[in-house]
Amino acid sequence: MNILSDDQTIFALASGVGKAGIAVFRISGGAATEALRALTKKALPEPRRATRVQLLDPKSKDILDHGLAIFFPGPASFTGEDVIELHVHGGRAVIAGITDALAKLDDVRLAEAGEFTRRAFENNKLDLTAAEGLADLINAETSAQRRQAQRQLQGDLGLIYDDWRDRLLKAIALFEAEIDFSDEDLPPGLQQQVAEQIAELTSEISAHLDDAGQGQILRHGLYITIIGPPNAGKSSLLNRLSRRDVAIVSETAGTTRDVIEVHLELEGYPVILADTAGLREAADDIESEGVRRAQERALSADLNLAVFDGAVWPKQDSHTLKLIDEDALVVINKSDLLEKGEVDYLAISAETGEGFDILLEKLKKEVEQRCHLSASPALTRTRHRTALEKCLENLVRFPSATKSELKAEDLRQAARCLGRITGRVDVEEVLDIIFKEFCIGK
Ligand SMILES: Nc1nc2c(ncn2[C@@H]2O[C@H](COP(=O)(O)OP(=O)(O)OP(=O)(O)O)[C@@H](O)[C@H]2O)c(=O)[nH]1
Ligand SMILES: [Mg+2]
Repeated sequence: MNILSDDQTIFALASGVGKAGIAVFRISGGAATEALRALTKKALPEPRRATRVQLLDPKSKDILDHGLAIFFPGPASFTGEDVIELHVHGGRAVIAGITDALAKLDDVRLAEAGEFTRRAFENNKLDLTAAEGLADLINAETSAQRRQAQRQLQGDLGLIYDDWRDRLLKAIALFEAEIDFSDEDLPPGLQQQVAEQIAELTSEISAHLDDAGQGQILRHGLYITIIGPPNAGKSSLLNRLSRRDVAIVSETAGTTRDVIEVHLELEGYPVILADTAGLREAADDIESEGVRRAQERALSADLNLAVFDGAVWPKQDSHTLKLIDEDALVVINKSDLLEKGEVDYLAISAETGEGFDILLEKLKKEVEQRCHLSASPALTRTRHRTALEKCLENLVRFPSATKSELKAEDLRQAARCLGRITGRVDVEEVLDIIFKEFCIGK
């Protein structure tokens, strides 16, 4: 169904599913006020004032609930249309009754996922990057994620992209003036001016792209994988770091087979910590699959935490050594069993907790470095990255293109790429992808 051509009024439960003290319904569209009148049989409440109402089923006249209604007249509403909010008791039967009553009204239907935000975008209430920021804010689990999402929702990222696009459009205008009116009396040095502006934009966009993925890592979380030989205490380490008894610990080597994930917050930054099977020549098919998964997970991790067994130290495991790169953090577990003497690595004990304060400090430093909330708004999505890379390709080609027409086309392509990020051109194709990230009622 093409939502764009549909001018029906939509409604949805905007609060979470399940029993709660209060549930909030949102109704948006031309028939929103009519819907409220149908349920209350009263005149509309004053705009933006919470007003106590009795809600009736329009057909059976059953009392569904007593609650609050708020009327946000368009265009000064979230979607830009007339919006009604109903705050009711959050019981399942109340929610079901109101849902049924609203769905039965003419020209009113249940909203699809992200449809409220999509209407807000269509009515120029926010640009695409802000809409994505809103989705991120709803999904944010840590304080740094929340701050990044808020910044994007406020439009900080969109402003950067729009500014680049505006500057590019101005450069295009100058460049095309030069082609079209070359015989006329144009000010001298136009070509030079355009070349300088494009060079400047090229370097700004390159710097924005050259960010080590910090904004994106912050958005989805930093992946840390615990690797090491069997029995080194990897699962014990995961349990202690997450302060929960998540993974089975046993003295039998080869206990863990699957990848076990926990979500942690370190200094406000999100971490996805994974425990894996001990690395060795596997004894059976199941273990061998476990080892394969462990290796795969180690290769895709942002950071590997390699654990060696202090009980057998200085014996090192070759499978683990192969996966250690310069970024990896190496620890020796079972410091309580470690022979006295010099150890080059951090010695910890998952049993007694020795060395964990230092380990935590090290982890926090790593996490902060890799998903640091930068001073200027960061790139947060592959969608933006791809568009910027395409834009850059065109800008880089511009100076070397021989024909003026080709040069102009390079600049126009670059501007289109930028416009697509905030939704200023060719938006239709990207809309579905973006708004699918929302759930119903947003
Ligand atoms: N003495 C001592 N024992 C430990 C320590 N940490 C873990 N252990 C013990 O070492 C054994 C193995 O621990 P696990 O956490 O299951 O080890 P693992 O690396 O997950 O092992 P696999 O899943 O088989 O690869 C268990 O008996 C733990 O109680 C420690 O710091 N000191
Ligand atoms: Mg284990």
